[in-house]
Amino acid sequence: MPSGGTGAGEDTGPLAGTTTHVRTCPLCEATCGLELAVAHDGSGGGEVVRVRGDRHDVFSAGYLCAKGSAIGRLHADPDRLRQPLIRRGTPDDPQFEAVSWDDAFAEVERLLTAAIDTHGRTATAVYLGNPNVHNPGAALYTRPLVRALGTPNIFSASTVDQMPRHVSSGLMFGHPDAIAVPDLDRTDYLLMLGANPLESNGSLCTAPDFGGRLDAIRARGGRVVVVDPRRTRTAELADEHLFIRPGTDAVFLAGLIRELFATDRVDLAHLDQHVAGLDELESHVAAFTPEHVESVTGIAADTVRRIAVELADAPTAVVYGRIGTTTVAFGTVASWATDVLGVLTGNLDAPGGAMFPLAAHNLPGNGTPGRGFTMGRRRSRVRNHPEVRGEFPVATLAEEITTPGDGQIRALVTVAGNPVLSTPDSDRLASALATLECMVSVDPYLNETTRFAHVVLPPPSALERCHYDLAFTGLSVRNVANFSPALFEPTGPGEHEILARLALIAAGQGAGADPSTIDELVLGTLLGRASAPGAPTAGRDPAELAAMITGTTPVERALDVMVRTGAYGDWFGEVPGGLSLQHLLDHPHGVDLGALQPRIPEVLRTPSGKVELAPDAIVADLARLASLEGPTDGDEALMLIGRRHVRSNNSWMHNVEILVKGRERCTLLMHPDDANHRGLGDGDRAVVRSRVGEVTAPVEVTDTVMPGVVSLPHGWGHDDPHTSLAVAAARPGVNANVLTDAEALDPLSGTSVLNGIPVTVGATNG
Ligand SMILES: Nc1nc2c(c(=O)[nH]1)N[C@H]1C(S)=C(S)[C@@H](COP(=O)(O)OP(=O)(O)OC[C@H]3O[C@@H](n4cnc5c(=O)[nH]c(N)nc54)[C@H](O)[C@@H]3O)O[C@H]1N2
Ligand SMILES: Nc1nc2c(c(=O)[nH]1)N[C@H]1C(S)=C(S)[C@@H](COP(=O)(O)OP(=O)(O)OC[C@H]3O[C@@H](n4cnc5c(=O)[nH]c(N)nc54)[C@H](O)[C@@H]3O)O[C@H]1N2
Ligand code: SF4
Ligand SMILES: [Mo]
Repeated sequence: MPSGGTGAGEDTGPLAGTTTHVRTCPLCEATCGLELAVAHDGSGGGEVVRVRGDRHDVFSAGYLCAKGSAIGRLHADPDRLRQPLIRRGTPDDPQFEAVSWDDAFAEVERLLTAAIDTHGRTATAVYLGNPNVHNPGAALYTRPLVRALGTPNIFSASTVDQMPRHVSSGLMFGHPDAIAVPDLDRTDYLLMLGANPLESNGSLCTAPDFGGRLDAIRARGGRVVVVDPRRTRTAELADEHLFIRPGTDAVFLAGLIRELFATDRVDLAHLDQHVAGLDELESHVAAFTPEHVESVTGIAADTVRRIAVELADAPTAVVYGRIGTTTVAFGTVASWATDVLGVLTGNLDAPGGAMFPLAAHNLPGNGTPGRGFTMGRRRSRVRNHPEVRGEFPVATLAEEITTPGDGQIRALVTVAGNPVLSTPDSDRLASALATLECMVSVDPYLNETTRFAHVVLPPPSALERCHYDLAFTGLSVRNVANFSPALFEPTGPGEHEILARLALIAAGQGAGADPSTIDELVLGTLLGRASAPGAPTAGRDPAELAAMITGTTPVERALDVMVRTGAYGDWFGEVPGGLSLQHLLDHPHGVDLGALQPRIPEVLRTPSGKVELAPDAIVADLARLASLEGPTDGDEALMLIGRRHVRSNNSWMHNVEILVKGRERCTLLMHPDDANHRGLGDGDRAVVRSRVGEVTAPVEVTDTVMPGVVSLPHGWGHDDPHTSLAVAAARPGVNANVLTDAEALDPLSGTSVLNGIPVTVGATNG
């Protein structure tokens, strides 16, 4: 079985007895168009009989992967919850009972109100997981919920993922969401670090058929260089692969910056008038000589010199770093360095370099300097960690639950998250969750996290809701807009309604309060853009505009407003031919809004109005980086890194047979030298120990990992008997995050170190 993407295949026409629907896949960041053959059951439901790539999709042109093909199976999964659950027993012996929605919300009201009355709002917390950003209803309605809780304790998957990128963008460009993506389709040179898009399908770079786009770079005479401690499928496709010691990319990148200065290759080109801090930058990277880089990273000094020259001399070039560069101890500095290299080679904000997308629901800046980016407005209670983007590191969640005192978390709402498998030191977190007085989970599965909840509220499946990608259209290599209405009627309340009712309960208005008040709140805020000074609709009667909104659900209506008042919108008739929800409905294969356009200085929100090349926080962390050293001789510790597989998605798609069948995937990859040295052979079970935990996993001996490095995927460990995941439980694997350390963070962003964990490995009986 090829595990990569599959083409759309022959056009064999519609299947007998089915109707054809196209929709955007919400499962990963690639936003592929899917073509579904559906047998409707006549009462709003039905069965997905076939899934293919939508060859007419303006962006994905027929590409899809195994997960997209399985979207009907996810919908049909008998373990997917269709009714709320209330836990009647203790966490050790939870007895879950399926209940009505009214009973479930009444129970939430009882528990949450008691917790707030007894301990105050600072004793509440929320954890927002990854699928929230793949779901417009959740994306729009988690904010009112968080507001209503009135708590400083906000946690999300961002601090086990991309937060360093937000911080570096905030510091350099003045806005944490000003994220430049590689212009894959026009670049001549791609230096890719810590990303494996052939498995992940790309991240912070929405590009369906990423592999095809990499092939195209090479076909037009360009070059792809991959830096990774493992020779991944992406590395194999590249022109060149460089092994790097885990956690050291920031040193390599700082070395490249230094080389550009040392060889007099700095050329700001069009950015000349738009940068600040250039003069001092050179001195801050002076320590990162090629020889020093070699000693820390393992990349030869001459290679460092050559790559710097290649980057500078290529007609266009881009440096792109992902998980392997962000979930490490110097994640923010590494993210900063990728953009600095773009600036110094004149490639940032230019075709073929890294560019800022402009999604249909967003607006360009107005060209005036901004307020810049602030962190640390609050600090976490136990560890005193600064807030970043209003969040505390999820690695501090367990200690905030277990440490007594004022503000100790006693009530937690999780929405679309599985932190027991996804966040560090997860055994400790699981024990902490068991002590909560109130835990409510909005989630379609009874899994390793939600099994601790007092109440589980399952949202509709991805096929029972509409989709418009609020997050990834803003991170896309082309500007594109697609809207997909719900395919099936939901059997329960929509996710927006669940979140609205939770918000009302949190606000003290009770389980019976009318959720449409939250709909009006959301819509009112969005409509504000239409009356802003200078807006084409400014001065028009808000009631008249409100009457023009279309859409059958509150989420569709909100999206209509966002798209109409966005960069390409119709502004309620003011801009003929502009986008609206109806326009998107009329174009089910998507609307192509063109290649990315330069956006500097409009996109900048720094007080100086310039790109800040040497922000104080970064300069301070460069001093810490300079003290990072290479391995010492005789060191028995191995460095643990993660990995992804195209048929997984973090922790939650292991309950679909077709996505998990075949060879065991939760294995420990180990270099032959390291395996021999420990007397381990292929298939042997090995004990992996870190400072905080241990797991036992089968060894896979392979020279695709560099010596000194071992790799275990995350998202496995489905052996908790109190979950309801029949398929996943048959191939449980082990939880890599039992090994990751909640103390290990990138200090600037609060992001956990998930790659480069020191571990020892030995035979099970040794
Ligand atoms: N199939 C699948 N697709 C997914 C997901 C999934 O779980 N499965 N998850 C989705 C999510 S939430 C995200 S955020 C994206 C992530 O998207 P990617 O970042 O592309 O994902 P990974 O496959 O984890 O790639 C990280 C790479 O970094 C390497 N690495 C580890 N440590 C280091 C290091 O110190 N330096 C360098 N240079 N490399 C290092 C690893 O070997 C790995 O190849 O994928 C998304 N797509
Ligand atoms: N060791 C290690 N750990 C990692 C990573 C790594 O590379 N290595 N990667 C990290 C990354 S990049 C990320 S993003 C995090 C992910 O961290 P999380 O978001 O906490 O974990 P997921 O496994 O994505 O769990 C998603 C949850 O959402 C539920 N869900 C799915 N669809 C919906 C929906 O439509 N609505 C609702 N309400 N729930 C839904 C699923 O059932 C599941 O419980 O994991 C991180 N953890
Ligand atoms: S690559 Fe991502 S968006 Fe495309 S079909 Fe697969 S899971 Fe869906
Ligand atoms: Mo992620």
